[in-house]
Amino acid sequence: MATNRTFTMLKPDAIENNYTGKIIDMIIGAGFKIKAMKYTQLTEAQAKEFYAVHSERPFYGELVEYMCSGPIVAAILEKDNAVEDFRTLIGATDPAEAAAGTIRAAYAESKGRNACHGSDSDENAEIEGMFHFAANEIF
Ligand code: DAT
Ligand code: MG
Repeated sequence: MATNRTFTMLKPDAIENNYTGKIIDMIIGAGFKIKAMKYTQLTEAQAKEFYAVHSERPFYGELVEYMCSGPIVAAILEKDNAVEDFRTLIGATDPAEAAAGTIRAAYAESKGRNACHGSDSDENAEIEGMFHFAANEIF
């Protein structure tokens, strides 16, 4: 059964381009409630661990370097069918392929600098949320 939480990070390009507020507004406008939120920067070790599932992919080094290159906003979001609905809201990995009206179509620069992360399963949403937040930081 689908749980009602997902995890997101607004990536360094989104922060650098001053899209933080606009993206959070889209997230709230789409019906997600913020359960936890943090402005932070990943260490290289944290970025490596977070994206360990991609460690064999050719873009892994670039991805890790990019994700710890500047501050991010990490958040746990709640809504019915959260994981799937949030993936729909962010759009395809490559902004050139992202549907109109999605976060990545509006704000992403490229496949690598693509504005926003969204968990791809309930299991990963739980793991990723716990990676960034302690139980007493979730409201
Ligand atoms: P998503 O973020 O849509 O779930 P993913 O899990 O396949 O995409 O990849 C994780 C991130 O890695 C993605 O947001 C951006 C980066 N990435 C993926 N494919 C890439 C590629 N071909 N070149 C550069 N970066 C890539
Ligand atoms: Mg993914």
